[in-house]
Amino acid sequence: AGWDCIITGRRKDRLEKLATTLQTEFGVKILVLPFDVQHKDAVFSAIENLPESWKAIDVLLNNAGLALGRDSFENASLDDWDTMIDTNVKGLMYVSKAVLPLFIQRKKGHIINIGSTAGKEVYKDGNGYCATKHAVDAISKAMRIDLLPYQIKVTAIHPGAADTEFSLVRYKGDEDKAAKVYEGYKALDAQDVADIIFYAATLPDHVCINDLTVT
Ligand code: 8X3
Repeated sequence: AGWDCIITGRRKDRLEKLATTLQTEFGVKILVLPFDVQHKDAVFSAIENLPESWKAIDVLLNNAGLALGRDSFENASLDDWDTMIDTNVKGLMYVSKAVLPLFIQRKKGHIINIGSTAGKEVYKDGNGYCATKHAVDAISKAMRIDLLPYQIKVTAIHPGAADTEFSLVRYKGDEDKAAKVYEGYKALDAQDVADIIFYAATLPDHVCINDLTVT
């Protein structure tokens, strides 16, 4: 659609590859900003030091997030909980807070948070992950109320099972366990969710999809 994009993530090599593809295939401008959303200082320094020509951001997509482990509460790893909370909850809040002054200045902006069906219901052995996604649900509602005076739209999109690296990460590289998650039915794929995000992102200013659960 011709949008220039700031692409962020931890893995600089992947971002640079993607930047080259987007630039050559679509002729758009791409700014690569590698950082881990868990690191508060890195987040704020990346956004605060944006080149002037990149400051008019239209849409912030908060997509970084992960599940780690699928264990009963008494067995779950504290480190897994920490990483999920730091990424899915605190990371999303840091990035949003860092970008907000740019939106507020322009009295315009759209935050799209990727939640999960795990933010709507809790499932067995999903304790920590479900808690973080319930937090994303709550934060999205809170943002929508608090940011309305600035005409900033807030959309939360909650996908169910999507066949991505998600389960391989959750099961820490165990390919058999990961494959079983998607056995016997057709799961969502990344493109399905991307199409929905794009639809939500391209509606007129006065139209906001607040909350969407997708399976
Ligand atoms: C992805 C959906 O069911 O794997 O967030 O938690 S689920």
